[in-house]
Amino acid sequence: MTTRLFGEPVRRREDARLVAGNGRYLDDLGADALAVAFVRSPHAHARITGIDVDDAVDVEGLVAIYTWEDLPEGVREPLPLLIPHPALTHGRTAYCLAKDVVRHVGEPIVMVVAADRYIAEDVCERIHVSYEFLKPVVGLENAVEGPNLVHDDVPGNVGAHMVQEVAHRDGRAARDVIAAAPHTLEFRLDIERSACMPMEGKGVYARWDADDRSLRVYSSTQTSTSVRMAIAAKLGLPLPKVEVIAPDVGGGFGVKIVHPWPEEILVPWAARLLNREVKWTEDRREHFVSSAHERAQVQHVKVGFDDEGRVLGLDVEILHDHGAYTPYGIIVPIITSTQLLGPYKIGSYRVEFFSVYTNTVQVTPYRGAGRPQGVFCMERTMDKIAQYLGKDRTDVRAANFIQPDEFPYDQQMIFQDGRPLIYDSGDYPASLRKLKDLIGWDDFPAMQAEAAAEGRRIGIGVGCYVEGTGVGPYEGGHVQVTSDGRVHVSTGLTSQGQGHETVFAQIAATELGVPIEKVSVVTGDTRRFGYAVGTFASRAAVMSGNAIALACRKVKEKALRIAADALEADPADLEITDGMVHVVGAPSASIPLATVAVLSNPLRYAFDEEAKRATQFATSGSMDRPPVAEGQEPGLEGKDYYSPVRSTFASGMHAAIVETDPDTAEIRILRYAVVHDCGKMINPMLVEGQIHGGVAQGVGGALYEKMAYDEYGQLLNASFMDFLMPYVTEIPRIETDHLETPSPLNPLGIKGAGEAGVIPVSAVIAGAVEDAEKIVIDRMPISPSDLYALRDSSRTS
Ligand code: MCN
Repeated sequence: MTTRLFGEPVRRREDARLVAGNGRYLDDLGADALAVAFVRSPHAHARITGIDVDDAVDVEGLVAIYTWEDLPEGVREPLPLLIPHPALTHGRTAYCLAKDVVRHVGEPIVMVVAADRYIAEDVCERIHVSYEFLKPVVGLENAVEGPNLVHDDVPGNVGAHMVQEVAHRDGRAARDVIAAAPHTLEFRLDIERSACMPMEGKGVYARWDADDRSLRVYSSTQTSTSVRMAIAAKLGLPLPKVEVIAPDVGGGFGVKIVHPWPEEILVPWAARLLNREVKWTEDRREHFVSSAHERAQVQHVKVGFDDEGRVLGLDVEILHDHGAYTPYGIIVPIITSTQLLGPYKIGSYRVEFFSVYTNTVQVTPYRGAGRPQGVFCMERTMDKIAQYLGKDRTDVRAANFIQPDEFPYDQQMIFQDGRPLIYDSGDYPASLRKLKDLIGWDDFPAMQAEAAAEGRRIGIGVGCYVEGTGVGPYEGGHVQVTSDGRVHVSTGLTSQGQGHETVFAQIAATELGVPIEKVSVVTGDTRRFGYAVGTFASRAAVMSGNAIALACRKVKEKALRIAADALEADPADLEITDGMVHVVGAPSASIPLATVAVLSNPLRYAFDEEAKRATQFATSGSMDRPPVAEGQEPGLEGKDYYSPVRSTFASGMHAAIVETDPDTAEIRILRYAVVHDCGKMINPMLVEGQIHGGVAQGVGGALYEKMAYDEYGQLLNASFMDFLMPYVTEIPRIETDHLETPSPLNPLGIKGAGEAGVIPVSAVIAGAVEDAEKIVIDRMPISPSDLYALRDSSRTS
């Protein structure tokens, strides 16, 4: 049947428009708007002692210069702390424009509005800010050792300290279990700071309607409804007077969930004040130094295990670099702490983290959000146990797996959403079997020996993960069938390239029994849908997918009722196929869904062709205006919300074969295999695309990408000339297989997939390089020069 599209590899509907250059991104809008540029701090830590604009004020085309002093009351306050937590005793957020102290290179100090961006940038160069230099805090060890402070009132630079502990079932604490375990290991693992690099940076464009006293704001955001709430609150406007629209968004990867960015408040504020259209688009350097970074973590591990490699006790101490501010609270180290357990039954567990301020760009979630660090920690632990016991690395993992008959499995911890960490479903042994077959795990030792005989070094690595997806609290869907038979779907969360236009249409087409060509989808537009949370944490498919399905079911129920009247049938005997409502088994007894839409509205317009036909079909005359039945509403539309009891847990396993060059230490990925389980797949082709993109980002994190700060807090590689991202030539073909263990928690049985690809890559590559080189790899990313140095030090040690 053409309308059963859930689960089919439907091609992405949005691509033809985007690839042909017909996308409408932020900078495609507001061609006549005034342009904004910012004077940003060149210093990592300094007190502002003066701002001199005398040289700038005469520049032709300059419209306005604003500093913190010029801002109105609400906008003068520090930006909101989005996710407070009791353990975050010293949360700190930035001002829209720096008030007195700058705490990282790139912090905005002065906003310039001018006729165009060239003029705005010229004006910025003529503004002279004077500073009293303060000692910068750079690097985790420096932060905790002191004596310099990022925030005067945060002792030891520690913003948060948290311990979670799961005792052994005999009541012993993890540290006691480890002390008494047959075998113990202790080591340190580092992951360097990195950042996502969406093709399109952030951007905001605002228009003030002085007559209506309302704002329309376009933002390249992952969370349009929250940006709207923030603007309304900060500018003192009623919510209905603010519209926020996310146009096409060229990637987000987490950085566009932070809300509001200073620019998202400042640009609308200036538009209202000046009564002019105002726009700011981030340039690449701004993205490097004034948006957000992630990863940046040091992890000390102690593990106790038995002869089979079963983990009896695990003790992890995490030092998390938060950068200068904590707008997103401590969500990243909390995710690391809880998701680190992966698919394993760990006998007892203690995790402690310190979240520390440094004079660097703030750290907020980036695709995977804390999980790559956690998985690096756990999977390196599994590898080390296997090596210590002389066992196969997959056998050690299998010995620790939660078994398929143990779901729901309670990890006895509190998850990031404040709810119990309970895995809903999965089949980890089956995933591992599939993965081993896919990569040819058991044949590898022979291959490796053969390669060695030719003087080549190859190695294999494996990594497993579990990912909490589809966090609440809610998402909604609205569905309307119009008299031309078209179905209009809207949901409040936004899209950044995930293919929502396709998958949400698949869901609506399947639920309503209409051809997908008849379905249109709108996301991220508060005019169409006002209440939403946003796109992050791999939640859109679960949250909006289910909400849209529920809304469709409401519409279908109404449609069948109306059609049953018209066909003099029982609604229970009707179904909808290809846009026709018909009696099951008797397709000739049918009416089009379009006609049902007309019948749903007593006001049938004479200029609507379908209405004319429907009126003749179903009533005695065109003047007929039946009353709306009690409890009913006119129109064939419905809205519903989906709000889960708790998150659903996707999982996956990756393996890679790498080759390292004996002379140059170049690392090449020869093969990369993924087995992934995101429950019921709406669109397997899109899921694979998501995984491929994620793996590519993971390869970047494993081998190339890091933020190179010097001791003064200057980011030395803040451009694509110096920050190394992999090209397609560095990304191997990714072989993918799936497993579908449906989630019992939501009507469609879906789990999320958007971050999965990136999560275990560093762990997998580290294991593979270690296997090729027989050198311990405990820090990522690893470049050829790092590997070269490691070879040197292992020769001398
Ligand atoms: N999907 C599916 N079946 C499932 C699960 C997902 O067909 N069982 C499809 C979805 O319908 C959707 C895609 O896979 O088209 C991802 O779905 P989901 O896992 O719900 O993730 P989100 O849509 O919520 O996207 C967020 C996620 C995150 S957190 C980051 S970061 C990320 C990512 O998606 N950023 C991206 N993928 C990205 N892809 C692009 N192109 N650009 C980004 O910025």
